Amino acid sequence: MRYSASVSALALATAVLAQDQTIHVGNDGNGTKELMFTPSSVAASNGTVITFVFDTPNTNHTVAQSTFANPCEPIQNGFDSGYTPGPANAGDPPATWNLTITDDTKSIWFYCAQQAAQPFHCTAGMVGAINAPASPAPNDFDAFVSAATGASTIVQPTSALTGVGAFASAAPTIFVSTTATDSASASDSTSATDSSTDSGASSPSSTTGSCGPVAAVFGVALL
Ligand SMILES: *[C@@H]1O[C@H](CO)[C@@H](O)[C@H](O)[C@H]1NC(C)=O
Ligand SMILES: *[C@@H]1O[C@H](CO)[C@@H](O)[C@H](O)[C@H]1NC(C)=O
Ligand SMILES: *[C@@H]1O[C@H](CO)[C@@H](O)[C@H](O)[C@H]1NC(C)=O
Ligand SMILES: *[C@@H]1O[C@H](CO)[C@@H](O)[C@H](O)[C@H]1NC(C)=O
Ligand SMILES: [Cu+2]
Repeated sequence: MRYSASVSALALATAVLAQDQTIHVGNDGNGTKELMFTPSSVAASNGTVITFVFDTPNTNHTVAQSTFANPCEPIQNGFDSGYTPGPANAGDPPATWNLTITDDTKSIWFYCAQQAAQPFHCTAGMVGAINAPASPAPNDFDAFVSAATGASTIVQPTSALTGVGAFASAAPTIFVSTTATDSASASDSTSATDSSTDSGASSPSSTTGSCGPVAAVFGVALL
């Protein structure tokens, strides 16, 4: 009895030792703004925590679960991070969202549903996969990207922590610098025209007023 108990304890410990991973949202991984997740296709065993890092200034993305057949439409009972802004300024702490994998036997497909301005994100190829079939295969990641860029519509998801084969225990943690003067823009084609200084111009009901340099932590997604 003692022996088998310790064996299962070891098995459990091994299962928990999945390697955690990071996926950058809205950039190439080196800070260059792109309509993409980086890496866009990962393998992750049960228990792996995938941390989505929204580290692209002046962006507003979502991580929504879809299906291979309809890359830009939410899967029933799928997860969705909710629209999450990048940091107001490069170097500010980015919002993060932890997704834990619970079923590594099935592929998990996801997309960004942003379509406030052209180019629309999913149909520009802003999609990702966890445990996609190895290439080449009819339903590999490249085929998923092709299906996304060929999609005629993007369907808006509903924020949800629990998905199919994965869950998050909390909405993205968003750090809002109170010194920020401009909110995250939905547009991703804006070049580095610099968000310069819109100094005194305070919008009617913008974010926080002037509460010093301490970053506030919000536990809810900005919708
Ligand atoms: C990012 O930087 C790494 C290390 O310099 C490099 O190997 C990689 O190709 C770069 N990725 C892109 C998309 O530029
Ligand atoms: C997210 O997951 C990472 C890696 O497991 C962990 O270090 C971090 O504390 C988690 N963050 C939250 C808010 O749970
Ligand atoms: C991961 O969890 C799923 C769902 O419980 C299970 O079917 C699958 O066998 C597990 N994978 C491994 C490698 O144990
Ligand atoms: C993010 O995008 C969504 C959908 O287009 C929009 O409803 C929301 O207001 C945007 N949030 C910010 C901070 O721009
Ligand atoms: Cu996006």
